[in-house]
Amino acid sequence: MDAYELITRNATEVVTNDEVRALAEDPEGKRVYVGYEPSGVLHIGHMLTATKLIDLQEAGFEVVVLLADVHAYLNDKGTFAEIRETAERMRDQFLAYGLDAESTEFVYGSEFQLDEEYVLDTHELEVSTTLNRAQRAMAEIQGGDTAKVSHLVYPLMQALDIVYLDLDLAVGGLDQRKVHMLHREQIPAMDGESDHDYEARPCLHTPILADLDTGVGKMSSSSGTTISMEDSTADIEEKINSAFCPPTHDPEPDDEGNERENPVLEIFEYSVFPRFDTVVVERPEQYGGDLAYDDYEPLAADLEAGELHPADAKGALADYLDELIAPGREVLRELDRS
Ligand code: IYR
Repeated sequence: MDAYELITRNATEVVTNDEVRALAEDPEGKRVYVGYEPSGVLHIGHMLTATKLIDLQEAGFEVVVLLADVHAYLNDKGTFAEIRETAERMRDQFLAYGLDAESTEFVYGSEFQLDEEYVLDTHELEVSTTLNRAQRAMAEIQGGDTAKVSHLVYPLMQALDIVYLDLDLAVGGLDQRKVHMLHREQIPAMDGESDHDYEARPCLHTPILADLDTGVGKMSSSSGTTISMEDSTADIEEKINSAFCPPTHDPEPDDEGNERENPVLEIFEYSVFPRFDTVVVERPEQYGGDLAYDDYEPLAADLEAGELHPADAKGALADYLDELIAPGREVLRELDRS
């Protein structure tokens, strides 16, 4: 796989293709980041973007993981002290998941977001951005119902982080796209006086998984079923066994006309295949014996053709997810012991 393919595989959107193509010509030492509001335990959504970071490390990028403590505070996730404590637990889980310790830099937002230059630049963005624009940028990220003033400052700061962390590429789930568009429009128009470069950066967006139980809407860490580093092997088996998995890649809408996806196939595609050269589905001889896949597409095609039963696909998915999660689960156990 060439660098461009590796950088963009499984990406839902790349802004712009030409800019990312230019980065792919010489990715060595280029800086890319994802920011996370610290929440204490990594869930499968975090793992999906982390898988993309692992791809980027393999392509030669240096990775910055922003532990966005100030952003979590602005999004009403707890007291600052509580958030700091959960942030510390995230670092070790990311490394356990497979990020390379040598080329990963972990940065707390509060290390630079309270500096005078950064604060003044945030105020400049407050002057130049309409309320409506900031609110739209934040709509998909904000958890609660009522937008607070902090929710308007949040996307402006995120747009500025890309400048202050001297990045070449910003990565996030598709829910971050409007913040990234705000970055691309507003940052080049700034009079910013810091030593950082106020040029717009390219962005890459990863898919958001469908709801595990129904395939309708998006999986969320705050409602419905999610999978996290806290899950035991049995928890994972149980959750995957009850997941929505019709024998197709494109399920029909439900009775109310809601679009549905197949979350089991999505997890295979976005989280499992990027991390394993071969995926083996174990089956007793009487049911045709083991199946081995080097790529996602033949697995999806076999499911669709009835060659692979959803129950066997789920069994394999639970095993591979468990293998990916086991080191992080161990880290959490050790943290709780000490
Ligand atoms: N908005 C992210 C958290 C976040 C991401 C980046 I990239 C930042 O620069 C700051 C915050 C979330 O929804 O978790």
